[in-house]
Amino acid sequence: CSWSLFLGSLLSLHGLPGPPGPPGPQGPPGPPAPLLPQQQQLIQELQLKLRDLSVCFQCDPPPRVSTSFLRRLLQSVSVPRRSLLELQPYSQPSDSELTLQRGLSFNTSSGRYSAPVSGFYQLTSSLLIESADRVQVRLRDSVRAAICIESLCQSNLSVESVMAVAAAGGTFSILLTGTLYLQAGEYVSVFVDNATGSSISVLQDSLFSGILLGV
Ligand SMILES: *[C@@H]1O[C@H](CO)[C@@H](O)[C@H](O)[C@H]1NC(C)=O
Ligand SMILES: *[C@@H]1O[C@H](CO)[C@@H](O)[C@H](O)[C@H]1NC(C)=O
Ligand SMILES: CC(=O)N[C@H]1CO[C@H](CO)[C@@H](O)[C@@H]1O
Repeated sequence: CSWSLFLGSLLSLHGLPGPPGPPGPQGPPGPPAPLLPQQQQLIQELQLKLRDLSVCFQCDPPPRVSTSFLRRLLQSVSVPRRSLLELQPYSQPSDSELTLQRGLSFNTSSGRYSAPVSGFYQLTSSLLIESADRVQVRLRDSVRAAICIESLCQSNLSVESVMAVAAAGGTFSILLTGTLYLQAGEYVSVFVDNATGSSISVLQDSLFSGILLGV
């Protein structure tokens, strides 16, 4: 009797259980799992490597092997009949070009690049050439261009190219590219030869560039 009374009072207090409620919001993330000893070691190594990298980003001065230059002819240069001409002057590099260049070995007025260190240099010159009176150009006429060491286009090794004028027309380009070994202090410059017998012009923005490949 006392039990049924007790049950009856419980039922009247709580009533029948209702339907299950909607799912609650997601709880906060739990604490991270403890790192394994190998993982801790990896992270320490990575942090050390990152520190080394940030030290290298601040390397100053930059490594000497990044020596290079790139210059453009300042104005058109007229090459008279029967003359061998050293191209000059070149323009000062723009700020964006300057970021590609290391070292101050290029003399813009003489057009000569002096090797800061001995080594193999990849040298390139792209010349835009205009023949003044193309009508008089004969078939055997040609323009010779060369990158020479110490202005010695005959005795020293050089990068050389010959272009037949008549075949190419009034305005044409000559591309010189090759590798030369330069002793420290030796200079290289671009020469254009006179073999056409009529005057020619090397146009502004013709380009002379080089990069140290290795010592
Ligand atoms: C650059 O070349 C010019 C002309 O050859 C010369 O007068 C001048 O002294 C040279 N400048 C340097 C810094 O060598
Ligand atoms: C260039 O010629 C000069 C004089 O003939 C010589 O002393 C020098 O060693 C030569 N340089 C090269 C790279 O051949
Ligand atoms: C091919 C040619 O005629 N070359 C000449 C160019 O001019 C120089 C300097 O006047 C001469 O020495 C070359 O013989």
